[in-house]
Order: sequence, then structure tokens, then C-alpha cells
Amino acid sequence: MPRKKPSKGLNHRQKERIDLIRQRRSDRVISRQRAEWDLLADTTLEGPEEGLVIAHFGLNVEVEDLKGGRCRCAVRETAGIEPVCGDRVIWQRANADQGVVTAVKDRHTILQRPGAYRRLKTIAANIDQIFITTTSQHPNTGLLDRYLVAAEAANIAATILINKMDLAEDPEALMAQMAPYRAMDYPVLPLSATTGEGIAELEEKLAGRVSIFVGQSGVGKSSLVRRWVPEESAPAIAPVKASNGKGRHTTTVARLYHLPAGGSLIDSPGIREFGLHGISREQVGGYFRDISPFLQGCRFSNCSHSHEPGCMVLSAIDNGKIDSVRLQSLRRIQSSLPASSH
Ligand SMILES: Nc1nc2c(ncn2[C@@H]2O[C@H](COP(=O)(O)OP(=O)(O)OP(=O)(O)O)[C@@H](O)[C@H]2O)c(=O)[nH]1
Ligand SMILES: [Mg+2]
Ligand SMILES: [Zn+2]
Repeated sequence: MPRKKPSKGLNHRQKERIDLIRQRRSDRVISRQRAEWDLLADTTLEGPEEGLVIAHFGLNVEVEDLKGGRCRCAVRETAGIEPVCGDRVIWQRANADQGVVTAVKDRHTILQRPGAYRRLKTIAANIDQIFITTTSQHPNTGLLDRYLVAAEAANIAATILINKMDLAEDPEALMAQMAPYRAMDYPVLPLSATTGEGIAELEEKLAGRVSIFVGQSGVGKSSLVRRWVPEESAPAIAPVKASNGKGRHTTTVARLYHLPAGGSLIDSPGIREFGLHGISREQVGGYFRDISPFLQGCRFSNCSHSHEPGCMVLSAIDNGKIDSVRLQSLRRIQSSLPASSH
């Protein structure tokens, strides 16, 4: 009999405890790394220079200098925050391939998601636009809706990519499913990394801007990135045979690539779920572009928008102004969030 995964069947408290143990373990590893690098920092460092973080691995980051050279850097505790992909930093070189980041410059945007033990994990900084990637086979609008809330909350423009259109059985039905998103002014791009469908349009949107591809494992984020990155530095993708439509977490760290037409693109590791910590049950509706205009008009101020008379949201659904699937999605997200404390 196959062994059950240990995380299956555990209650919330047990899972939190496991998270806490994991977090403590990783904190210990990090403080060990820090001690090693502190020794390095005692060696003579060259003068401070500016750089761009193009990848980060725990406490270490890969920094690109202004001439395009690359260096593995530790992060000084005094830097205050942990730099992530897309951060502009001040750093000092220790030797040909090692250095120390001493400060992280102000960020104009940050994209975050909850990490272990209720800590918020920053995925990337200074991004201009998010490309939420999904596929024609499994559009997964539940996850899409969570990402859209995160993009709205972070004030970052979002575009929806529907990859693997070459495998679409009913492209028209799929586009009809995406109609509510288009109506909300989120661009929806049907694509195929395999045949090249939609790639020219995507390239236009990427040019000159800092973008990130996010989405579940196996949707083809890295396959799309490979369209613009030379073979030798291109991200690995899952071999076709091994891919069962669920993905295998081929990309393990976020990495920034420069685009030939200017601008840059961050490829990020696929995720299973996307929680929305830091947003309360009461706030989240405000980030649903289609539903939020109706939320203030209900007869009862504590309307749950499920059965109440005088509910503006339900009447907007009856009038075809809101898709009922989106309200279901909002309810699901709300039930996963804590009510605000006030
Ligand atoms: N048919 C088809 N297959 C594709 C397409 N794009 C990607 N694939 C395949 O999908 C699989 C997963 O692709 P990846 O690019 O590794 O997916 P990913 O989103 O980067 O996955 P993670 O790195 O795990 O997050 C690979 O076997 C690709 O060859 C497409 O447009 N059509
Ligand atoms: Mg990948
Ligand atoms: Zn209502």
C-alpha cells in the first residue's frame, strides 16, 4: 500500500506546529550561513556599488552589477529586509565571485504571499505587471481570482495568460469562461509556448517593462520564458513525458531574465495554493473589480449576498452584470480569511 503523505489528515494546529518546527530549522540554517558570511565580511571589501538582485536562495542572492557581471552575495543583517528578485541593492565585492549586500533600495511595488508559519513571503519587488499563467486544460479560476486580489492589493497591473491552446478541446467555451475577466479590463491572452500562438502579442506587452510569470506548476511559465532567453541560460522545463498536467515543481527559485527588446521577466516557481494573508474577510470584496461597485448598496449593511432581500450583488447577478461563478469564488476566499478584528 502506498504510504500516506505525512501532511494529509492533520488538523490545523498540527500543521501549524509542523510549520513552526520547519521555520525554526530554516532559521538555524540561516543563522549558520550568516555567521560564515560575517567572517567573509571581515575581509577587506571593495567600495559600495549598485546592483540588481536576479535570484535569491535563502540568505544568499545573486546580484548583477551595472556592467552585467554576476556575483553571489550574502546579506548583511543591517540591510534590514531580505532582498528578493527585482530589488535594487547596494553591495560590496569581497572577491571575484562573492560579495555582501549592505542595503536594499526603496521598492515601488512588492508581490507577497503567505509563507510558513503565517509569515509573509515576498516573491519579487519592483515589478510593473503580473502575468497570471493558466492553461486551456485547467483554467483554475479559483487560483486566478486569488492572484487577481493579490495584484489589486499590491496595485500591480495583471494580465491573464491561457497557455497550451494547442491542447484546447473547445476554445470558444474557454474564451466564454474568460469573458467576465475581459469585461473587467483584465487582458486575456490565449497562447501556446509550443506553436507560438499569441507570442508576438505577449512580446509587445513585455517590452521595456519588469514582469513576472506566476501560476501553478506545469502551466508552462518557463517554456514561455525560453522563447526570449538564450539556450545556455534558459530555465529548465519539465520533460514532456514526465508532465502529467499537474507539474513537478521544476523551477525552484524565482529568477530574473533580461529581454532582447528591453525590459525583464521573472520566472517564478509554481505553487499549489495562494493564500491571502493580510487581507480581511471584509476587505477582499473590494478587490473584486466586478463585485466591489455593488457592495455598498445592499439594504442590510452586514449582507452576506446569499439570500437577503434588497441585495445589490444578487440583483447584479440577475441582471447579468456579475458572473455567479465570481461570487462563489469570493465566498470561498472569504471563508478562508479571518474576520477583521475591529
Ligand atoms: N502542449 C503544450 N505543452 C506545453 C506548452 N507549454 C509548456 N508545455 C509543457 O508543459 C510542461 C511544463 O512546462 P514548464 O515550462 O516546465 O512549466 P512551469 O510552469 O515552468 O512549471 P514549474 O517550473 O514547475 O512551476 C513541459 O512538459 C512543457 O513542454 C504548450 O503551450 N503546449
Ligand atoms: Mg518553471
Ligand atoms: Zn448583498
